[in-house]
Amino acid sequence: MHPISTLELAQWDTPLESTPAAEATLELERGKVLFMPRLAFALSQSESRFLSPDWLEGSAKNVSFDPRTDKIAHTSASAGDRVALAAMMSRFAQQARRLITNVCPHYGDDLSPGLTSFRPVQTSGRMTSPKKDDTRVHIDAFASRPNQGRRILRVFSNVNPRGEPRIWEIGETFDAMADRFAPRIARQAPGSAWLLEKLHITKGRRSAYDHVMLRLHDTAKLDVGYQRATVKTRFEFPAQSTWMVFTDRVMHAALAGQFLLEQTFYLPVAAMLDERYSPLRILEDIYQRQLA
Ligand SMILES: O=C(O)CCC(=O)C(=O)O
Ligand SMILES: [Fe+2]
Repeated sequence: MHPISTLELAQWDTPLESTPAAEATLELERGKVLFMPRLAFALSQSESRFLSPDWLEGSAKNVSFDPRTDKIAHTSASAGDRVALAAMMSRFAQQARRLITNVCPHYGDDLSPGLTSFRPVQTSGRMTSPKKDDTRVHIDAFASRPNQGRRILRVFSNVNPRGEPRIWEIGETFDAMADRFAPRIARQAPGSAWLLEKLHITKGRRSAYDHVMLRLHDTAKLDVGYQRATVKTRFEFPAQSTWMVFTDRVMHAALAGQFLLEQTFYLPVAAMLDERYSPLRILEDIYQRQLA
């Protein structure tokens, strides 16, 4: 099965008919990347000044924006620039929301927005720790934001002004990856979730599910032999294209590319068309116990 499914959508605002919408939603849930080659996020003439790593603060790799509070962070921009950059990211957050509402109408209000991110640095050749190295295939799991089984659905737009693609690799299926690594994962130490929350290392309680997902993320990234040998499909997302994917299920790596906007959404497992495809239910099947 090829991991990419193409949707010929050219507008952020056009609802799909109910049958193609349900089909697209199921493809996403089953682990495909939904690629919209004709859907571009347009920057205004004056916004194109933001296409530079200079707007990052310190060693941050992305500017972040919270659509619930309109707060922008990790940027060197001040005064009017800061307001304009926040407005651009806010518009992306809103369009991403409309896109999901149109492609996955079934999710409705169960979908809640997470952070918006703007990534103006070149992905290849960045020095990071192995665990933070997104050029290694992985599923997403957030160390400081436990999600207790909720799905992570993300919308990405390549806004590169020089026509450069964002190059990804898609790895093996979640089921295969989990069968391989889950048996090696030690149980969460008793009291550790309580302590992490108490020390404000996590925002909320790290569930058994979060523990396993983090360990799967780390174990896959740190296994050099696995990274070398695992079957990957390389895909280039062209400039001015958009894609969406459940990144907690699809093994992915970002090899190269510069200038990306990304919006994260969270979805309760119960809101899915078929929750058997959730990492939560797949892992509960493997471990034969409740994880969240
Ligand atoms: O920056 C990208 O293209 C994707 C990086 C990644 O792995 C992620 O955002 O989860
Ligand atoms: Fe990722």
